Amino acid sequence: MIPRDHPRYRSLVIRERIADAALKGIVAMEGVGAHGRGEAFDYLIGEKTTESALLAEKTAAALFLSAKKPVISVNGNTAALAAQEIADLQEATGAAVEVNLFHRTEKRVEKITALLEEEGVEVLKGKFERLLPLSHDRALCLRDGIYTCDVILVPLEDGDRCSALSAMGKTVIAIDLNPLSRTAKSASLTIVDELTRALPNITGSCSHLKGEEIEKLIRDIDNKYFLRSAVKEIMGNLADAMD
Ligand code: PTJ
Repeated sequence: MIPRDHPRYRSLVIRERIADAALKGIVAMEGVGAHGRGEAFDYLIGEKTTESALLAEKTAAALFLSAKKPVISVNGNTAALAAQEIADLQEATGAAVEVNLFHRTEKRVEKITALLEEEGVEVLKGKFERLLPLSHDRALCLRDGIYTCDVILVPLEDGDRCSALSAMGKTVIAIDLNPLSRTAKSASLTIVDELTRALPNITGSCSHLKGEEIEKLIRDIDNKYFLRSAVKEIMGNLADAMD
């Protein structure tokens, strides 16, 4: 039981959700470690959506709205923390949702699919084929989903697949609290924000963005700006701590 008046209530509730999901076999044991790394970066960023992250989230909405065949790629941590938010984003964008795992077992794919479906997500199904140029199981994907999409959202990704997807000509939107990661550097657009804060902001922007604004947001994408802004935010917070 986490008391509601605990100053870090939200962070502790999220951590508990990851721990529960790991016990149920939804989150990989390695995903618990990945979550801890995210928590550390979130602390440095101030546990808030920064101005530049909000712009990245708006830009992600623009990319979704202009996509012909968007896909949201979901792993264990994403399903455990944000199944409902994925359902909302799917409704707002019409994107396909495909389960793609690094620590892949058929059992985990089934459990994650069931969890997403319980929250109203329509999960793309079919024959998984080794279609991406990767030596691990993230290569397995659906021909009608990730393989042929034009825009893909990859929350909590690893750098390898992010680079492979970019090299295939796809527009890759990453959500990663670590602005120094290979994923953050190789995505077309990186949202340096916590997953459960980022997703509702993307969904919210989908309902009010219109033609010219969408085009301008996409024309102006400068991923280095988003990464530099996040690093500056962290440096500012560290400097404040020295005062
Ligand atoms: O479910 P699986 O088998 O596909 O495995 C998923 C994990 C997350 C274990 C796998 O993709 C992995 O190992 O990821 P990495 O390489 O550790 O990268 C995860 C990144 O996500 C790290 O840079 C973390 O800082 C970041 N991160 C962790 N939690 C959050 C986050 N970013 C945003 N929001 C979070 N809640």
